[in-house]
Amino acid sequence: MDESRVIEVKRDILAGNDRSAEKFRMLRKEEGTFLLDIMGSPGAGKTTFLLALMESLKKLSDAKMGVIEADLESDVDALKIKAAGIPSVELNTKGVCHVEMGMMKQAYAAFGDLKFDYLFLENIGNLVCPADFDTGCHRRIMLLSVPEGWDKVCKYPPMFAVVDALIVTKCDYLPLNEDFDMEALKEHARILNPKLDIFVTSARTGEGMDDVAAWVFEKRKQMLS
Ligand SMILES: Nc1nc2c(ncn2[C@@H]2O[C@H](COP(=O)(O)OP(=O)(O)OP(=O)(O)O)[C@@H](O)[C@H]2O)c(=O)[nH]1
Ligand SMILES: [Mg+2]
Repeated sequence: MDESRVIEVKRDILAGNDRSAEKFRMLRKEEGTFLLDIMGSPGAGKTTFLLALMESLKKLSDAKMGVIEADLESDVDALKIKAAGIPSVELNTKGVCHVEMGMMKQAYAAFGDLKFDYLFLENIGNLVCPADFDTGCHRRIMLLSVPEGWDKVCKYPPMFAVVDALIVTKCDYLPLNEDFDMEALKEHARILNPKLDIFVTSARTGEGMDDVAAWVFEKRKQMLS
């Protein structure tokens, strides 16, 4: 098979996924459900961040929230979300390294009659593949934790280029990671994506979490207006 054929197939898959995502996004908007796709490496702090974010959002309104927890295997994260009293659906991709619309629609249907003001997708822990696949969400964010190092922006640029916000997580580790160059990270990220909003957070100490919640609250308001 020559290379142009491979590229054509990939384009076909992505185009079909994009059409389905657009329809899904519109339907959720009509219901008033704001969807947020949360991406980042394994262990970047996605689940911990999400739990802290939902606590901060509760201070702004008594919104109904739900979570789709995508993982290659296991229900570990879905159980953590349920333990916090939030409805959660576990989406096991059985080895697939990203979430596609077919999976997203099935996961959403599994909530049955439940309706939400905010629905969060914790995407597969992966800094590469999920960037390519529209999951029908209204906004996408990515997490980069301080222990991973600032230079991931140079090594894995596509995700930085497609998201609406970059959340630097685990900033309580900054005193231990003297080589984490925050200014270089921001500069490189904004070259890739000039409209990027950037937050520096720690789910452990709560730093920056209310600012992210205010951003999410505002994005839902914009969607509804
Ligand atoms: N110090 C510190 N540790 C954190 C913070 N957020 C998460 N952690 C820790 O980082 C580890 C991974 O956090 P998770 O929230 O499970 O990360 P994740 O991205 O959901 O991981 P996967 O779902 O496995 O990809 C856990 O031991 C957390 O307690 C933080 O803000 N500060
Ligand atoms: Mg997780």
